[in-house]
Amino acid sequence: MTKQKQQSDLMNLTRRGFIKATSAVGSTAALASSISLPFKSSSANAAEPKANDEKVVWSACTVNCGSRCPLRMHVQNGEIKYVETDDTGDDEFGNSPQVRACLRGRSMRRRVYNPDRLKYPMKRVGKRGEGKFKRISWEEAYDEIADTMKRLIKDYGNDSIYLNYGTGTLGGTVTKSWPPASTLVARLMNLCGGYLNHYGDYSTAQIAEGLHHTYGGWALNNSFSDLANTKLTIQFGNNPAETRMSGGGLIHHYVESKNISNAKTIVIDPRYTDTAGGREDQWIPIRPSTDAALVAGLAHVLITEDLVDQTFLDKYCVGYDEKTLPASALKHSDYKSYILGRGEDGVEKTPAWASKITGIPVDTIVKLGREMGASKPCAIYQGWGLQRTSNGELASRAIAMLSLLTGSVGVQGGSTGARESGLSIPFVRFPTVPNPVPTSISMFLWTDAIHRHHEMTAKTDGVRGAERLANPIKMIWNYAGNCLINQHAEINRTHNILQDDKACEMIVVVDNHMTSSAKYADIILPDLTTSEQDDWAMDAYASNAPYFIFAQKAIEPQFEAKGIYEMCSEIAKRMGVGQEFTEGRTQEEWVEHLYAETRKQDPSLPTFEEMKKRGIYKRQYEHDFIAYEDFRKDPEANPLTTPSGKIEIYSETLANIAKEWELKEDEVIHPLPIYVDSIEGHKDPLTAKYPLQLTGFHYKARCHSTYGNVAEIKAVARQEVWINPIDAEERGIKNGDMVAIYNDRGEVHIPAKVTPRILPRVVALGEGAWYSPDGQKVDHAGSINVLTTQRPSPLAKGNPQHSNLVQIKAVKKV
Ligand SMILES: Nc1nc2c(c(=O)[nH]1)N[C@H]1C(S)=C(S)[C@@H](COP(=O)(O)OP(=O)(O)OC[C@H]3O[C@@H](n4cnc5c(=O)[nH]c(N)nc54)[C@H](O)[C@@H]3O)O[C@H]1N2
Ligand SMILES: Nc1nc2c(c(=O)[nH]1)N[C@H]1C(S)=C(S)[C@@H](COP(=O)(O)OP(=O)(O)OC[C@H]3O[C@@H](n4cnc5c(=O)[nH]c(N)nc54)[C@H](O)[C@@H]3O)O[C@H]1N2
Ligand code: SF4
Ligand SMILES: [Mo]
Repeated sequence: MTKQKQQSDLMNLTRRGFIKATSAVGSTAALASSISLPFKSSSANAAEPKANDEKVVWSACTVNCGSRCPLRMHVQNGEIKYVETDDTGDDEFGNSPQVRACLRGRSMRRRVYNPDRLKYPMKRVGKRGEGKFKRISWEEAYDEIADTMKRLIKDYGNDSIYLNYGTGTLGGTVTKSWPPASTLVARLMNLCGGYLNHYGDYSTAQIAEGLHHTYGGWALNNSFSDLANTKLTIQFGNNPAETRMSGGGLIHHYVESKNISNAKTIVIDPRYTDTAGGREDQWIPIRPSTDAALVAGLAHVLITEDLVDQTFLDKYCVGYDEKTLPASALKHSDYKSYILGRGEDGVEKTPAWASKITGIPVDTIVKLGREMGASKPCAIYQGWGLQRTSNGELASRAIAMLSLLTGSVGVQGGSTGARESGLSIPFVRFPTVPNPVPTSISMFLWTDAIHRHHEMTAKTDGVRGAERLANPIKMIWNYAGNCLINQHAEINRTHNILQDDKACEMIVVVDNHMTSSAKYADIILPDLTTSEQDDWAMDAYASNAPYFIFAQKAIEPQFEAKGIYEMCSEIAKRMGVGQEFTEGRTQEEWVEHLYAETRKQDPSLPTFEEMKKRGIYKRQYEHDFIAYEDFRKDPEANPLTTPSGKIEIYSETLANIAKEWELKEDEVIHPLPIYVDSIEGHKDPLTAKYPLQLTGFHYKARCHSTYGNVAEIKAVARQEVWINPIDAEERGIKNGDMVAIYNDRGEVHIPAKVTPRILPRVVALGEGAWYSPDGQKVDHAGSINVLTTQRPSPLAKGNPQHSNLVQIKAVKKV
């Protein structure tokens, strides 16, 4: 294994699709013996037992915010009284920083004891979504689920059963809810013949597919710790101050590394974000979905002023100019020709052209292009906001062009243009069983697979593993997810599809709380929280300082809640695969067994007994992670996994897909990372009716919808729609006024935050608020998915949930 491959395995082991988390058992075994990166492991204080009967138990917050924090539960008389966080180590940057939980994690008590807590198994009695249920016993629930599964498998086949996306306990190991293929529900289903799989995720569908064609597989970037070595940092649509929020998380590495290099930092975002928030040198507001046009304008400056790294482009890339185009490509279909106006559109991508589209002044574009040219290599990163759009595949590929033109890939202080990467500690995961069903749909198209599966083929809807969908979805497992309603786009459409309980016949929701998704269940199974069971917690993005946590049972299970391991074991028994499922172990025995397997590969880790005391294990790598370092050093010996082995600016694969797939007139798949106007973008004719671009963002008030029912957090970070004073004044809206946001898909009422922190003609709403409709289907919580569309992006068939056109008006007080 090359060192580069080894490093990329290390960091991706547990997160993104192309290197499969599900095969981690084998690869960790191979890895642990061959890790050559030097690291220091931390010392830790054992949690001191307190006086009286108070005990302090290490637990964790395992939600999907990208961080992962230890929580120290102070328990008295079997009740969590208060919550503290990591207090171990010296808390020096670069030497065991404390992994301090954010306000959300510190309010965990309020989730555990929340009035919304699901108390016992329930069965629907009203219509789906009405929220009317009757209490049933666990035996009844298990029997009904197993009987229905047997019937549906017999009548339709295993591919009629679907595991919905859910990330509520992504950070767990036994309880891990994402990716669905690595969950205990998948283990259960695979032992019973399999289920309809999905590919992609709501987080990264467009960038994962887009940059896969550029770099091959999941695209890596340097770790944030490498910002200490750079001269210029540009963050496109990346807001770690909110999205990587904990003390152990990336905002810490971002801030501390920037303090070392003092590199100029530019934030490009339609909003003045918390990441900018006084730490930036320049905020360049950009019209949503136009980043690829900005890139083209910058490329024009770099090319015409002779600032590109031609040697790098010739040696490592395909299709920058005619010289490196594949034989199958047409003349002038290279990137340079596209920029200089010699390509098929004949348009020169001057800064003036880019300025018109992006709303950024010409001078700013020219100056930025020159700055980049003078600061090579530079650190160019993108978050995932700009790819969660209808042209997100092209936009994410375009940003990578800046790293390529400046020859920044594979070196210190450089970048690839993807999102920041990091290192993780190899850990043996719950063994999965292969899925015998080969068919897979985009995670975004499950609603379509319920009601129009017969139309869905490889070329129309991106079905993979089969030419077409043979069966509709008849049953959904929804474990630790709120994508059944709240987090999936276009809530009113989903509602209508789910109303027909002859179409999808059975929905099982496993959750802690009565969420909007739980209201659409046929059977609800109340799950334990992290505080009520033992598990390993990990998978944080932690730059070069990864860690894992032994989260232990702090309190007894509340009410009648049971854990996912017990639920799946009981159903497995009824399906005739009980022994295969448990292999004779209890949950506690699995927890110990997985660690014993991990320690076999890495004996330097603390013993199980010691982990019980110390709760957290941290590792500090002395190296930053430099993406594609070995490829840069020797591209012949260490080729990329693209078809050419090089970085593909022009992708022959995409040229073929563009020819073969059936696309709508306004959909573009292109071999080059070109700019195209987005659907529901600023030039869409629909702007005549709905003139405002509504973009979403991941908000500090919640992790998606999780923690959305904690009143204290709601009060400190209120749900409001951001609107520029110019747009507010035109509509007679003042700060704090109640407004209606609406389009043809629905209507939301929420107070306005009138602020110059957002571009005119653009409005923004934090995603994840708990959908609260009135009798007229008007939402009063600010749930953005009432307004988003289920029309997928062209290539990834992903979720364009940040591409929406709306109108806003003041709501008259009555
Ligand atoms: N408009 C719009 N929509 C979006 C996004 C956007 O940017 N804009 N973002 C998308 C993205 S990136 C993502 S990742 C998805 C996230 O969507 P989801 O994965 O659905 O995330 P959450 O809303 O946090 O839902 C997690 C669920 O898990 C439950 N949960 C928490 N802890 C436990 C536990 O211990 N056991 C069980 N059984 N359940 C538990 C919570 O109560 C909650 O119902 O949303 C997507 N939706
Ligand atoms: N507090 C908190 N943290 C979270 C989450 C959460 O819900 N709450 N969710 C977690 C999850 S699952 C994920 S996937 C990540 C999501 O991480 P991201 O997808 O990176 O987060 P977003 O807030 O959607 O987008 C980042 C920024 O992109 C900007 N943006 C939107 N459109 C454009 C555009 O067209 N161009 C440019 N340049 N910028 C644009 C937004 O204004 C925002 O500031 O966050 C994770 N962290
Ligand atoms: S929400 Fe994220 S940052 Fe906050 S405590 Fe939980 S894991 Fe840590
Ligand atoms: Mo996500």
